[in-house]
Amino acid sequence: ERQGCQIDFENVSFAYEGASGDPVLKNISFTCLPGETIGIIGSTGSGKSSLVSLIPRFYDTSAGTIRVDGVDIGKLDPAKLRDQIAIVPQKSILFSGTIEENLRWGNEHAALDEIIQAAKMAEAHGFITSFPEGYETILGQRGVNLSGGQKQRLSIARALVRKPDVLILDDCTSALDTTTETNIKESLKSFASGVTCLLIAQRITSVMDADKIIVMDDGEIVGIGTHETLMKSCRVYVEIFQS
Ligand code: DGT
Repeated sequence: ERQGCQIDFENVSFAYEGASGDPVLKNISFTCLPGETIGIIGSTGSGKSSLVSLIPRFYDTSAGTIRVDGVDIGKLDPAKLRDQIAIVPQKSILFSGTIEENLRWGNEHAALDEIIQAAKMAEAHGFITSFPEGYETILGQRGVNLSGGQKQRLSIARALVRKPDVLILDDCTSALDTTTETNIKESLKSFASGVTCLLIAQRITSVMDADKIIVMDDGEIVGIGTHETLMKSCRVYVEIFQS
């Protein structure tokens, strides 16, 4: 059973190297307990992707500390850190090759039944097996063309094959209908009961049932809480809800 990791941000600020003006993230502090699901919402450019990209150390903080299970990530072995954390990016990155090869990427030793289990959880098994070649279907230039939502589901499945302690979904359910999205979240809950999950979304409905929701505005956290709390206390959240 997965334990999930605790993640702490303490007064984290971040600016991209060479960029002028205000930092992209300003004084970010929050705690994500092991096994919690945290939603992250906010207008475009508010810093959501930048925030999660600091956790596997794609970039280093300019100030402040990030801890995974109490340890400063600057002191952790980067390879081990990246092995624990799976990020599903906004834009799916699939290559020319079979579906199975694409799902196994990053976890070359996975058995086929683990791949199938991950695909089932990501609501991808159905459309995969509807292709005559199934998991051997070739993607890309000389293969089948997938819809945006199908690509998103393969990207999520690929992350699940790795059985991460921390799963970060960066706005990668935007092309899915809400039923498919809900089904994926339900299977994540059962399989991944121990997995810590950060979920960036555009729609409030995507994060409404998270343990807590972080509301970002212009590089700052302007609210943290449950949907009910934020509806009462966070102007930016209510504006997103009404838009
Ligand atoms: P989204 O994805 O449109 O919903 O926006 P967020 O909330 O994910 O924002 P984010 O973190 O992508 O961008 C925050 C700010 O940082 C925004 O002004 C653009 C800037 N930025 C993002 N990526 C880079 C980068 O690779 N280099 C530089 N110099 N700036 C970046």
